[in-house]
Amino acid sequence: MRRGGVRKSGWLGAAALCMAAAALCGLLWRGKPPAEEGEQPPEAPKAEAAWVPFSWGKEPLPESYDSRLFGRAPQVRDQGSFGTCWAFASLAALESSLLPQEEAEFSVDHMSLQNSFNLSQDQGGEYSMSMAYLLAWQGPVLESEDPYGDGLSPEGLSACKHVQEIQILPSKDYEAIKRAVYEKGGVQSSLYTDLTQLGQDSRFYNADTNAYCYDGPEKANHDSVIVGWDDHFPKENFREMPEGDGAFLCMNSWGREFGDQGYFYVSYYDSNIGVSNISYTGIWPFDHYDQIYQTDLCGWMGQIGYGQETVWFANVYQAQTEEKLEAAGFYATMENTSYEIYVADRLEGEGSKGLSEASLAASGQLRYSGFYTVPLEEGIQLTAGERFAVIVRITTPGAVHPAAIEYDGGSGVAHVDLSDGEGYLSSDGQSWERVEETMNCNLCLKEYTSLASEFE
Ligand SMILES: [Ca+2]
Ligand SMILES: [Ca+2]
Repeated sequence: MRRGGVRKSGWLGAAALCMAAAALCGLLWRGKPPAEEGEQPPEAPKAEAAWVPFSWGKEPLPESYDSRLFGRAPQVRDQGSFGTCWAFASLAALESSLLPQEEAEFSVDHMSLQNSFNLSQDQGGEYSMSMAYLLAWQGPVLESEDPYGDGLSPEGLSACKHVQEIQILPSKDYEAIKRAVYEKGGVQSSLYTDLTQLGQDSRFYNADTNAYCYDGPEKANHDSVIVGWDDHFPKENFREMPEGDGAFLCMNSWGREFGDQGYFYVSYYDSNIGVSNISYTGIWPFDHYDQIYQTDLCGWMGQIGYGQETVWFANVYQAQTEEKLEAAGFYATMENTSYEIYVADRLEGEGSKGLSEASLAASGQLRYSGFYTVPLEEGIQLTAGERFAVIVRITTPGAVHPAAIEYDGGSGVAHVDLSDGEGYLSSDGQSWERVEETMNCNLCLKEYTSLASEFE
């Protein structure tokens, strides 16, 4: 039986948080005007690209695909009366990405209660919150450690996986979505639904064929997971006939009584499905790196830059023990971002001193936006107490504010702590400004280390 009558949509309403990024851009534009032609920063030397992100194949995809037939669909679950669809959808997508090799059930309570946001389980959430929680190594934890819906969430649990790469597939790129489902597992996506109760009538949903299509202007208010597709799903199956055939197979979090054992079909012509699409492409064992240095527990909340496609950003940290710096993690805020990663170790003196004498440690290109963890070509030995920095130069075609930041937009939704960071921004890699002081933000740039005992 259901726990409650009314189902919260699970979303925060119009643009409360997630792509507040876009809204913040305008606010945070500052600094120098775009460079005149001929004033571009000098080209840096290129390192060999030894590492690439999870790369998608090229072979043709089938006309239909159903994850359930290949043991790649996780358990259907029931969010009950809480607004937790966003967490169910992220964790189901994550579980699906591990299947069929590894079966896990992750805790929605933990994701929705032990994150860095001030929202109760009744208040909804969205994918940027799940990304922030996972990438900060706040989770995932197992469902058995923190069962759902009991109003409790134990403190002190640690992540059983390290999520290091999340690709955001382009809006309405159905080929990319299908490929991700086929090669990597469920894709978290969102739609608008007016269904609030099981068995409720909706003019967008045909309960006989489990077929949903909404083609109006409402914004998405519900998250689900795309786990398959059928290019020939008949348009006649929908209550209001769309332009053509074809639908995604989606997994819902309304229990097995909904749809076909918890699954339903969403038309290719639905206005929201496939607009925001998250694929968990890098899920590593919890001991893949030992230590994470970060200042952005709330994740990607806004963007900054100098009104040009290229920007330099750096976070300075202090090594806790003897460690080896292994990798850096950051967001590509749009497609086709290229990057160069530099490391400055044994920093002496205050402020940005030493940042401009860093050595190139990795470079490459990222096709989709999202979060990427790039291993350094050679690990850098750190001693306890040493100040060190990773510096990233990114070029994002079409962007005016290419660097992702943690920033308090004033909505009260996020617990933004600016005291945990020492970040620097530069248009040329030479002259730096301290972002906590000049822009009230932290930079989204994580650094990962291994402990000394493991490499000696
Ligand atoms: Ca619990
Ligand atoms: Ca912070």
